[in-house]
Amino acid sequence: MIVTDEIGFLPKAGKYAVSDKTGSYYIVNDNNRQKTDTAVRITDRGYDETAGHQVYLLDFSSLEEPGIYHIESDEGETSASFKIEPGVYKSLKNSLLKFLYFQRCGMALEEKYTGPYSRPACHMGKVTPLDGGEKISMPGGWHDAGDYGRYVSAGALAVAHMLYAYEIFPEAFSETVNIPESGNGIPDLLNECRYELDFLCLMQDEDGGLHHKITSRTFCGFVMPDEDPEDMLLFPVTSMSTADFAAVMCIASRVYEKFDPAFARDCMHRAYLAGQWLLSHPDNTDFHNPEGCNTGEYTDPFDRDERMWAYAELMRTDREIKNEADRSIQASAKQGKSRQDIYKEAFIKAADEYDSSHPHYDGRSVDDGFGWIDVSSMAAIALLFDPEKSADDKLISRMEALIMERADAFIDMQDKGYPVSMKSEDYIWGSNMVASNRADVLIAAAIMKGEKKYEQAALNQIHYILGMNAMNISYVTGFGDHAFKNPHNRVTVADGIDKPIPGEVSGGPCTLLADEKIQEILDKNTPPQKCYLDDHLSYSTNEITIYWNSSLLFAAAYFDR
Ligand code: G3I
Ligand code: 9MR
Ligand code: ZN
Repeated sequence: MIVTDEIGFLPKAGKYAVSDKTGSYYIVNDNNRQKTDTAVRITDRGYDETAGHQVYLLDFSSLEEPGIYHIESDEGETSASFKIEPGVYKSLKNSLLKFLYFQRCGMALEEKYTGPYSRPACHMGKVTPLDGGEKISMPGGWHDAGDYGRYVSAGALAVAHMLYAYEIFPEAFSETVNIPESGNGIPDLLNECRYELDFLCLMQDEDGGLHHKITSRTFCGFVMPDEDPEDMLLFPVTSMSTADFAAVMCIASRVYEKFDPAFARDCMHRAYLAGQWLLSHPDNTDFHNPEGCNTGEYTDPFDRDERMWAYAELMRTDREIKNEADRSIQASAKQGKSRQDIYKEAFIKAADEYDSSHPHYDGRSVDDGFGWIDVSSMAAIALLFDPEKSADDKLISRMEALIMERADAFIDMQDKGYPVSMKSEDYIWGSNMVASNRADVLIAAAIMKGEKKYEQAALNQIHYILGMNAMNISYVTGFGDHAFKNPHNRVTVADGIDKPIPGEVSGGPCTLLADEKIQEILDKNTPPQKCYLDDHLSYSTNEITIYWNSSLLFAAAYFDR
């Protein structure tokens, strides 16, 4: 078996494949079927227990000539084809973004934007608040995943991945992706994020708190979203959702200022209100489904990282001077301490508590801080990538240490077996996001330090997701000779179209073996990388979500800028 990145490689970057045996390997040009004279260097990287086989790394980095190639061995084995090209990640990047359009709730998706995947508007009915009150209309936003729930923390996270990418490397987002807003003078990345942001705003109460989610009581069957028979419910306010919202609204207020100043001001005002809610509700209001409800929980037993992120963003963004127009905000600044000082104190308190007692989520080997349950790296990025340096040197070094310790640990993990920063315990639900989040943290380190080794390590994470893995699968629909085809996505199952919508990222291998289908087929001795089924019934390994897309989009866009 020869596995490699099925999309391909940048001409100047490292180029690798993995085989389970040594031998003679050649790079073959797909266009003329000729062997190239590229030297393929073979290194024995030992037995990889995550894969369950010996790993030989094939290094053909010297090949820089653009083209389409594959690898062959003397024994007649062949790899998937791959490209070498400067724009090798462009179409992947744009598809990952476009997929979020396919997740839109509350509007019809028209054929001119969707091709065969058009569908009527869904979930237009009123929503019942669980804590009482009138039924209300709450349209819009993205469906979370293969289900039709809309969860604030998940949505805020996905938008934040995308807006940080835009803020840090805006040059990556110059193409349009054929959505209704395309051509309106605003980058499509921001057009797409706006659809979710407008929905998130509806989830905010007058006192600033954010409702946790809108879902049905139980998951519907495999039906199209406009045929979902379940009633939609609005769930209570949580500190996690309020903090994630505060943070993403701060980012939005900066990013949209140039395109829509009124919206940007509203974002800042809402972030401020959410921040006030957090300051006056210091306890974690951890969410649990009520009796009889089985839809997504996004339970987070520890909200200090969410608070760190919110206060970091508020410290950076909520400047009195930027809010001159807003008198209600001005009024509160007059009472003694400046808002800056209040945020800073709250940030330090949350960060201290994070350092002293944060759980090691899911037993993962090293936290990435870029996922829904732990957003600590996002807090660091908020302060480290702030051109106005709102934080003092002490806080900056503290946040730099947080990112660099993680990035260096990820680098160390790549020195044996598969060149990917993934240990056995990292194959949790959504392990592909563990891989892509680590790429994102490595990219942050690469930008901060200007060192190529972090970029190459980030690329290696992408290569794993795109095919250099023990499954010999590309975990993005429509991309790669062996792209997975059967996502746990209600739309894909119900639409009657054979081919899945392109640009969906699978959750990937999960050692929990947490669904009936996978339990039927695999046993618990299966090596972690192989705890995966390309079956629409395997929701614990083959679902798709908005934030698995956005996490990979961050990395793909960085390498396509
Ligand atoms: O927090 C515990 C930890 O204390 C314990 O040591 C560890 C042992 O396995 O488990 C941890 O909980 C895990 C939890 O994620 C937090 O990371 C659960 O095992 C694991 O099953 C859970 O997976 C989540 C899954 O929902 C099930 O709740 C995924 O992260 C999350 O991405 C996924 O999200 C779903 C939504 O609920 C609904 N929409 C689809 C979406 C994707 O599958
Ligand atoms: O489809 C659901 C998926 O979106 C969730 O991530 C997953 C875990 O909460 O649950 C899936 O729904 C399954 C339910 O939990 C159990 N019965 C089968 C459902 C899938 O058809
Ligand atoms: Zn919908």
